[in-house]
Amino acid sequence: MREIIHVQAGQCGNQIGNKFWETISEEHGIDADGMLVNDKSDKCEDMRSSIDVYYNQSSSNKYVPRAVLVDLEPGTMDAIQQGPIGKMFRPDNFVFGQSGAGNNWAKGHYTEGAELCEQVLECIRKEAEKTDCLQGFQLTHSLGGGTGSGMGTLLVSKIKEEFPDRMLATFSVVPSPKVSDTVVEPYNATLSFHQLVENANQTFCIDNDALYEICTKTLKLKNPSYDNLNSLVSKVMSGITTCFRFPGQLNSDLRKLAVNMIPFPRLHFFCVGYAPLCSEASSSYRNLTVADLTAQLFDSKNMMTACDPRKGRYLTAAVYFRGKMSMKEVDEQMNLAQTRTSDSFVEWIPNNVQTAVCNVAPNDVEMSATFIGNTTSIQEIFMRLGEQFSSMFKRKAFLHWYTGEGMDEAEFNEAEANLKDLLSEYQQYQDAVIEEGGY
Ligand SMILES: Nc1nc2c(ncn2[C@@H]2O[C@H](COP(=O)(O)OP(=O)(O)OP(=O)(O)O)[C@@H](O)[C@H]2O)c(=O)[nH]1
Ligand SMILES: [Mg+2]
Repeated sequence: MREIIHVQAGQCGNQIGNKFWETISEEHGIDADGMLVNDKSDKCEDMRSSIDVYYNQSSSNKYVPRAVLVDLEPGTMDAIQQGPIGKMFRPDNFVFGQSGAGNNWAKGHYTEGAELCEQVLECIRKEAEKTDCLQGFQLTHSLGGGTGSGMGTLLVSKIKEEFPDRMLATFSVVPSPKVSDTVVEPYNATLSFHQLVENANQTFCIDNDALYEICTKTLKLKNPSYDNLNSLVSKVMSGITTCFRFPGQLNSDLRKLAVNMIPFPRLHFFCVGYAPLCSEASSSYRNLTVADLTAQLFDSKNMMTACDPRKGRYLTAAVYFRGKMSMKEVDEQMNLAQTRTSDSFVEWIPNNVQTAVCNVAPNDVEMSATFIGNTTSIQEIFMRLGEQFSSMFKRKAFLHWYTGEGMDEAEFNEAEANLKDLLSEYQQYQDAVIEEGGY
């Protein structure tokens, strides 16, 4: 089996991670105690065949998530342990400190977090020993706080050091002033991206800016809570991991996905999207079709990364449909969508859109579709953060919190420069055309 070890760090990381486990456990027919629900439907075989990727079966037939839960303060993890699926997780895999990182990336990366790091790695090693053929790791975290972002990226670099030939993916929540008022978030996020460019193989950028817009405009929620945002995250995470968890050929593991999606190693930041999305009130009027799903999926309103793909170009993209539907219809609709938006795809990577169909639908709808795009328009996110970063850094505002933890100002300069380089690399490929008289 090709197992994935999941690590969730910080408040956000733990909250979206918990939701992820809730969602996929239901999809695989595992109850809150980790026991298989007796299901005799024909779906069953597909539901169970790749269950070992994310779960370890204990000798008492309990399915235990291959998950390590980390935070520098006990609150969020207490809530998870007391919550509906708290008993699923291995109690030894909860690793926490007492003090928190107080939104300070340097505390997470260099001081408090560094102290707790070895204990987390010990749990990860134990999980790795329980695997037959570990394919890699996934981390859920936010980039705006201190723990998930600072300590999360420290763990990424340590995991990479210790398991250099395994894949490492992150589900990274990008901060937005629409959702959080903490002023230093652009610092924390920029310092994190600086790390992720070098040390992560692939990053799914989940953007609170976009989640907030979807909640207010599409779902018509007045004051969206983290729970509302996280429901969206769990939909897209369940979608993205579909091909790892159910039988099929395309992108069936982290490495295959990476090979298909990443033409240049640094450009591994993905924009993600999901359909259907609609308000509670209008859901009963909707008639889901493959055509609807496809149309929604290519719409920037359905992207959970705040960038408009029409303003850039796709280097690569993958679309996963789920539910009972005709393959022929999927092919037709995808062809149509690509013809309609052909300018949005770079022409120098032929066949750069991949489509998979999985016949197991998600829990709440009869069919769905998930989008993963490597688009040059993701620059918008780096630009947004870069501007916020630079306006504070120019005056060295709040810097003493970081240097006080022993951090060197030079790292801020390097992070800023690295992000600027990344921007111009995206721009370069956005502008690239097929050369005359090729071959
Ligand atoms: N989507 C989403 N974003 C969250 C959630 N919780 C926090 N955030 C965002 O995450 C950022 C703050 O990071 P946290 O995860 O709370 O911080 P932490 O990793 O616990 O680090 P410290 O508390 O500073 O030690 C802000 O941008 C928040 O808007 C959540 O449940 N869902
Ligand atoms: Mg916290």
